Amino acid sequence: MLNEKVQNALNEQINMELGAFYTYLSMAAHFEADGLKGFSAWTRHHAEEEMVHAMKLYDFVHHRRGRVLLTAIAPPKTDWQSPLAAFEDALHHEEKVTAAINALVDLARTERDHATESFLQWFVDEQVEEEEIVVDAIQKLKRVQDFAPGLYMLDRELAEQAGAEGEETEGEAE
Ligand code: OFO
Repeated sequence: MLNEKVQNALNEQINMELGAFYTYLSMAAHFEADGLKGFSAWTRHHAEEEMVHAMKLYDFVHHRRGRVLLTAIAPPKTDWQSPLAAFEDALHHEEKVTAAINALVDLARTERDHATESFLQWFVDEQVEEEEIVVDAIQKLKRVQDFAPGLYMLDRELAEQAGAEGEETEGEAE
């Protein structure tokens, strides 16, 4: 059974993952309105991944006979000056998530909650990948800058990535 401190921290993490879902979905809507379909597909796919993260935590709390308590999600930003500004925000957000996951692991250790510590290892590994893919997009965006043909090529590349990852996610679910 979960102790109260760990349960509260897991509930806060659920809120953070749902906040990330909201942020990426807001980016998707922004790119959609801007006609950047690939950027939109990529951020939308990423939003769906954040929902999966939230639900993993949600299920874990129940498996441990805890209580999920949902709280308000802060309104997301709705506009960005450029795709680069949006991805820089995404990186900043991922770094905050990484710090929160690390703090959760520390808490699980202090509370000698081995099951929670083991469960969180998936999130520790996932954050390495999450930061890496956002940094990769930022590097490409910096290279392209305002060069329109480069931006459209990147838009196509992100659309392909979102499609391939979507198929992988479906394959895993089967
Ligand atoms: Fe993009 O991060 Fe969730 O965990």
